[in-house]
Amino acid sequence: MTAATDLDQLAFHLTRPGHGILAADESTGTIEKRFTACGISCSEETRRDYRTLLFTSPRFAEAIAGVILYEETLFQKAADGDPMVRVLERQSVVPGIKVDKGAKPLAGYPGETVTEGLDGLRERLARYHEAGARFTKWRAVIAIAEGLPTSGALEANAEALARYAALAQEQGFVPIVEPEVLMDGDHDIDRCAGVTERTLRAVFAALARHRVRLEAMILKPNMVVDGKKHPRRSPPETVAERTLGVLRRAVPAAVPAVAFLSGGQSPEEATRNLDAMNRLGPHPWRLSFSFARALQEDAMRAWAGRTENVVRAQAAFARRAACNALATQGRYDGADNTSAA
Ligand code: 5MM
Repeated sequence: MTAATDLDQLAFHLTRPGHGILAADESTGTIEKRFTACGISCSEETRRDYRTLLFTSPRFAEAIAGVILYEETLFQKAADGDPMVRVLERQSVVPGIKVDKGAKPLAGYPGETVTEGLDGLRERLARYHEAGARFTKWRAVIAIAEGLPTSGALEANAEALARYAALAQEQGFVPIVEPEVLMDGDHDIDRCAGVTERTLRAVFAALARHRVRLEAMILKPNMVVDGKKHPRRSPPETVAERTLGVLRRAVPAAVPAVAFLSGGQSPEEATRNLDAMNRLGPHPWRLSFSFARALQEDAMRAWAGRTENVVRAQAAFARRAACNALATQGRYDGADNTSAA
């Protein structure tokens, strides 16, 4: 084993106990959908105001170690003229960047996608580093349906994730590797467990093939849960036990941290599931969060695009961040018990 590198240390820093990552990297189409659902118009100005609101919320850095940005935000200035990157750096919060170009239909595999964005990635990474980003994210999307996922789609996505991660490390970034098995569908938790394990095995085989340094990456997987349309919602203890079983079988102990996505779970559900997993520790990896919806949902609804709601929205965000900070330590006792965070 080689000596610990700066990237290993950054991977630790981003997921140190009591901290996690805010995913604020929604592409324009995605944030527009989320804004519309809350009655907010979507423009460069409202996206800037909303993200400034999040990044300047009280005690932000006490729970958030890094933020995944969308390219627009990385190069954007806050309303007061300060670059967004500076707003984060002033609080010692590390800026990151989503570098994939989205999931596109995979030719020959109806109903499945492969994430694109490898062409020209080395050059884009150099620009992102110059702009201040220090970690990156790439998301692969795996759907569960009858006969899906196919091995072909799993392999294509694993290969792209591994090539991305190798390039990111080469250019001085900690890569977040995000293979998301979607919650969409009526499948049960057993099926989610099976597909998640197959996916992670394919991903780690590809990472090994591409010589990715496991100590200097963060895995961002889905939790093992029932599909959205399945009549049962397994309780946190079951989600924790099933997720940990899959991780133990498929994720090498050299990986320093697993920072989960929330994937459409309610904010409370995601926090309780993370907390239940950490109560069963110690584990070979730190278990943290890299949520988008489960951190932002309450805040976005409270803001509703109105200046007079900013303080209320920031309080809602701070509350959710504090709950998840406690969950990284298995110390979350309920929605109102966040003062100890
Ligand atoms: C799965 O999505 C990621 C985590 O978010 P949730 O906690 O809400 O599941 C998230 O980082 C996602 O990659 C971004 O929202 C960007 O999505 P798009 O589809 O706009 O690239």
